[in-house]
Amino acid sequence: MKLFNYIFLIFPFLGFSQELITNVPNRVTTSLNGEWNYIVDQYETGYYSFHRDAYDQQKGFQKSAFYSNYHAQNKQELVEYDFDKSPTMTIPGDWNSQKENLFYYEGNIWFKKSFDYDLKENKRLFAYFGAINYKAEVYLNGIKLGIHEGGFTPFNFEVTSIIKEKDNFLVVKVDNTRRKEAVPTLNTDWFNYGGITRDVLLIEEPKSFIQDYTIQLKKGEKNTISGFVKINNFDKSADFVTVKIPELKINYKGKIDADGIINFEITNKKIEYWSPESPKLYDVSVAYNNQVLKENIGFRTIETKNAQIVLNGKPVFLRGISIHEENAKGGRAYTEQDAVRLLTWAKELGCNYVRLAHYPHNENMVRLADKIGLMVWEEIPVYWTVDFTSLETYKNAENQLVEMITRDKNRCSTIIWSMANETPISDARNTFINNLNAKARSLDNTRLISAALLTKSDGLNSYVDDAIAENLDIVAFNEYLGWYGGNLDDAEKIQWTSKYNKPVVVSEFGGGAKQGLHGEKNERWTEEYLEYLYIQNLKMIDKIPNISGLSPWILVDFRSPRRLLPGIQDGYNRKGLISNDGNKKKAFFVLKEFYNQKTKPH
Ligand code: GCB
Repeated sequence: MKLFNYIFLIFPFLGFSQELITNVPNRVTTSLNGEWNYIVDQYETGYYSFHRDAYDQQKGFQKSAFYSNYHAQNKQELVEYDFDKSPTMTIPGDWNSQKENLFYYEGNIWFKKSFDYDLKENKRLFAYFGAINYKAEVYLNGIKLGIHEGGFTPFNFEVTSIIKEKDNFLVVKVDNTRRKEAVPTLNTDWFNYGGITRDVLLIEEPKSFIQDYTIQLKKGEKNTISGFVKINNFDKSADFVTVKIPELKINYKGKIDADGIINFEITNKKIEYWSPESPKLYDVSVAYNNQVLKENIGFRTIETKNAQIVLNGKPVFLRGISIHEENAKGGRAYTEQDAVRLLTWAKELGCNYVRLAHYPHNENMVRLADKIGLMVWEEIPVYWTVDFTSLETYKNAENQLVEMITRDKNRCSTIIWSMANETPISDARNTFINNLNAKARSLDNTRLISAALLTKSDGLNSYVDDAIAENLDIVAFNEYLGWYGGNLDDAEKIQWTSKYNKPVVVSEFGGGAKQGLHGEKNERWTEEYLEYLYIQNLKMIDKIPNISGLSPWILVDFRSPRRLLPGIQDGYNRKGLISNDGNKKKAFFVLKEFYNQKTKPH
């Protein structure tokens, strides 16, 4: 079939965008993963006419004079394009690591998948995308479902009225062009992997169904589970929801409000709390009408008290590591095995906590953290210099925040939502982040809010002085003593002070070393340099007032176009404790030993 046929069938944008369906791994789904045809479209020829009019954005498109005249006068069918004769690539998967000739490609690629689907009369169907980097425009059978912006969060569109029994064609235009106003912006220190990078699924649901719910311990309570259940297309003839946790003998039944939502509280004194040492999860089921949705959920409290982080009533020290979502071959990670590979290393290091930087990772990661016992910091890509003055940028960042929280709010492992990383202080930036902070709290008052801040130094005195810290629960900062300045031999002389009576977390420190390169401890890029850098930084960090945890930078070397040094970096940021091919550097064992000793909080 020709690209022409796909795009000229398109109606004007119909506003199909839907609220997010959650707990997708436990729903009735059909996978559209596998081989998809693709067309690299550098000039967006399938999207714009020769005078750069977008084909699918004409008002009243089908009837417009422009549309009919266009054919009559121009006869510009895109005869050069043919999806079915185009090459294929595996979805999910970024294009850069799959196709050698697309390694550096940033731009537009069209993807197409054909499939049959037998949808029964009383059912509804949704097309679900785990993540597409960066901007996705989605069409089914020539009808535009909608647009999604943001490369790391899920979205879905209803397709009930469009789906056919045979020969459906799902077409997605993916654009990973970096833009100043985007989130993230033009400049980052990670690779801009483009493509359909997470699962594509069809979710089948009854006419009226459970769309979303929260089931977590109520803020400040250890014996009360609270939350809501939200019904999509609420059917008043069946107005009860049940929440069951058999092991706790919980069998709650409640009446749904007229708007399709029920808020509930369930008291139970026998709850065994989730913790990294004992990652207890309960079988939970939520039922409505004839639908039963199951999930494993853990319960724990998380709060701050006297400048400490307190888990289940006890102070806890976050023995962490930062992680980028990259796989063994140098591509965007997405499988369960990828998650196992990364989090097993974190466990081996003695971690009870991971910082999933700098964007929401695959849902597998957080579900696995629940299961094996790792506390998690989740983050949105409000990184460095996003355009803090732009309302469009703010709305985009907020949308990504909402999608992250909506997806992961039942994961007990997630204890921190982070709003930003190393953002330069200004009034516009302060307002931007304070607004994100307020939004996060309005959606979830149970977790802690933080952001990775920058530090200031005055001789050997170091400190954070940042207005947004007043509104954060944890003052987190990145420091690079011995790499981006400072003398490692001064480590123990440096005095950290804090004007905030809050827990402090060092969200990053580190340096580069090429695994296998040996030398003296003062020789940059050697394993010995990094080893010494860790020894000295850990001595310093241990003495920071209110220090409550750390997540050094970073578990594994990762690709970054900013890292250009031949023979050493070769396109990789070398601050990993482990090389990209899986070999541990000496510094890994320094941190492991530190964590071994660090069984108690300060
Ligand atoms: C940072 C950034 C991180 C970079 C790192 C580095 O402060 O937060 O994204 O990769 O430094 O290696 O410079």
